Amino acid sequence: MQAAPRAPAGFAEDLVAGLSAQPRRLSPKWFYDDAGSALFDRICHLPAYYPTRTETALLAAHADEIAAALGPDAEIVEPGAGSARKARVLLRAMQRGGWRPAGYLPIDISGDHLRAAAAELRADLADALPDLPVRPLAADFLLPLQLPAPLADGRRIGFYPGSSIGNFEPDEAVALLCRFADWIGPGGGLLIGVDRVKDPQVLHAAYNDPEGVTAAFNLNLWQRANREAGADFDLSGWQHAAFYTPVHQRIEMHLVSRRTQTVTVAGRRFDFVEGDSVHTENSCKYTVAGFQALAARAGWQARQVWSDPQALFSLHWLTR
Ligand code: AVI
Repeated sequence: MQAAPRAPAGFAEDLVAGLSAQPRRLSPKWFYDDAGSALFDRICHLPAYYPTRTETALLAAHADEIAAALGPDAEIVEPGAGSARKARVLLRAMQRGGWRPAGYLPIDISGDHLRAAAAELRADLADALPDLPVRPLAADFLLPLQLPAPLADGRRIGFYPGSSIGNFEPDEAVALLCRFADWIGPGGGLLIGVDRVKDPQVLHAAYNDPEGVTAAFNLNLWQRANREAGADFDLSGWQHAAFYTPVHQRIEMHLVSRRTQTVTVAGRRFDFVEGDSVHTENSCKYTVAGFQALAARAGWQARQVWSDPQALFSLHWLTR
């Protein structure tokens, strides 16, 4: 008999608390079990989901300038590294420009996925950076976290691509940027990708793909709850919703009940009527100046910013 997946600390408690709250909500960090991480990888390749390819193209197009800004001998720390695809582009660019990185420390809540990604990265970079120390850390970086001791000269650079900062509300984003500053310490910096405010139709299309992958990603929360938190969600009773709210400059994702139903989670019963929603994610969008002002609240100084001709995405280089 196969063992049931081990419930991560806090998932069932968080789900019960979120379904008991008004409005109902669940943290997007629970999207990323193995199935959710694989679905997110598929999202990144969807034609409508422009952020990944735009940011990757920015990294490639400005590789020399970015590598020169970051400088040599720094350990790259990447919270929420996922598949570490963009780190490969960055590390290669640094090596090519003669700005040899000292190491790579990816952090991710999804341990198996992270270890596989680190092994793949080592293999992929074996030609260019054969001795690069890669130190994957399976952890929830939103909880108190002690990083391993710094390497040799101790300079660290944070790398937070993908506009994951947008998944935090502005005050939470400031708190996270402060936390990154503590990890990185003096002499380092932060290279961070930020999705820009733009035509709402472009945003709407990116989070409502016709292939249904984003819907599957959202609904995987309930499948995960059934697998790991003693829940009995009937998936046919729920639908994915994603829409732009201009006042908050964000995409909101929800799971919406299609009918009256009762769901049990960890022995607790929750009643829903048609149209009741559970808010599962915010994806905040920023103007360049808006993000620089947010970063300044956390003590980061804007140094350089790279963006694409269509003004879809921005890559910011910040120092303390
Ligand atoms: C990880 N994060 C930046 C993605 C985003 O666009 O907010 C997560 C995502 N949600 C739906 N599609 C992608």
